[in-house]
Amino acid sequence: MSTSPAPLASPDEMRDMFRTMTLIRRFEEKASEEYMAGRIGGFLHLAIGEEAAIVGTVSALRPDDPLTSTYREHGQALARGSDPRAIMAELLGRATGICGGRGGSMHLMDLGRSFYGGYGIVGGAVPLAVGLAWAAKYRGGDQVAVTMFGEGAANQGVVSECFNMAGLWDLPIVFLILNNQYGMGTPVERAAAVDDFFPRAAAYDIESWKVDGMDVLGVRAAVSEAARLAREDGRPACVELLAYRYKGHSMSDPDTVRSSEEKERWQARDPLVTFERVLLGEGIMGADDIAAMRTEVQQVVDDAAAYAEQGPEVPVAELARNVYAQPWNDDPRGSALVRP
Ligand SMILES: Cc1ncc(C[n+]2csc(CCOP(=O)(O)OP(=O)(O)O)c2C)c(N)n1
Repeated sequence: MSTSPAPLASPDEMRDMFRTMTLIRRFEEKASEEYMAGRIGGFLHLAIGEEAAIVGTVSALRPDDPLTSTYREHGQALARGSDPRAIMAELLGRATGICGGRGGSMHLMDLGRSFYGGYGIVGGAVPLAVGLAWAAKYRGGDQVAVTMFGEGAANQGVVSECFNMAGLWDLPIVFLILNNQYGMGTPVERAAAVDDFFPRAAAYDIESWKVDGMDVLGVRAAVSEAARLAREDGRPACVELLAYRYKGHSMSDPDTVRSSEEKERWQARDPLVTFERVLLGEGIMGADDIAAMRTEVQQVVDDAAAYAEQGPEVPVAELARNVYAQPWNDDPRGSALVRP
């Protein structure tokens, strides 16, 4: 297999990255509408504002590099090329969803694209990625496992254990700390003793650094170098991406903690607007190309929502299939749930 993709993006790759960022933004705006219309139950966490961190990362990986994420993972699935129809149907809990409607927004997974999924437990997907890195090494493959998690998750003890194992066993893994500065409504300075998170990995002899997570090309360059270290030198790496999520923690969060002034300051550095300026300035896309791309993306998103809304609900009798090891009986509560 080839080495990691080149850090510098070609014009075609840049157009592709911009389209994916636009797709993620529009998809999540549509998901928000679906939620407000009562068609999405449970939780819905939006990553609007974090598109550069997501697309810069995924564009720096090979398609067979296993990737894990948090519950805020629609963007990772889209960037990996999962079908927007199947993702939206999953959000609506339909049988046509990417996980048959069993997982919902927090648990998207697409093994065919080496996307090992969203995960509801904060920090819980980090040890899974360590296992995926160990498996790649054990099998003699040259894949790099990549795990994206928040700065809140970085405070979980298991993350330190993972840094230790990866450093000790020379595992091909990239830890990506997406520092959006809030864990639910708690600002980072009230939850962590220090502002920077990447030195925690450095304490385990893991090369680590911090970059602007609002700059897609900078993220791509940083993650490419981290993946190169893991793939070619067989050493783990850690990159902290400083970013901002525009919306509250989830759709049920009224987001009253953060000031409008702070939100506006970060939105003035919107990753899509900044990247659009680069593309226009360098003549990689013209205003007409961008308008046509936006129309095409909007059609994809509208089509995904229409497809999802028409999809069948999962029959109650089928709800536990592939969820519990034990057979599901006629009792809708299920034998697996009821203990004598
Ligand atoms: C083990 C565990 N503890 C608490 C929670 C509740 N919880 C869900 S998200 C969250 C904040 C996580 O913040 P961060 O890791 O920074 O990610 P972000 O949501 O900002 O993307 C918490 C405490 C949980 N899901 N799992």
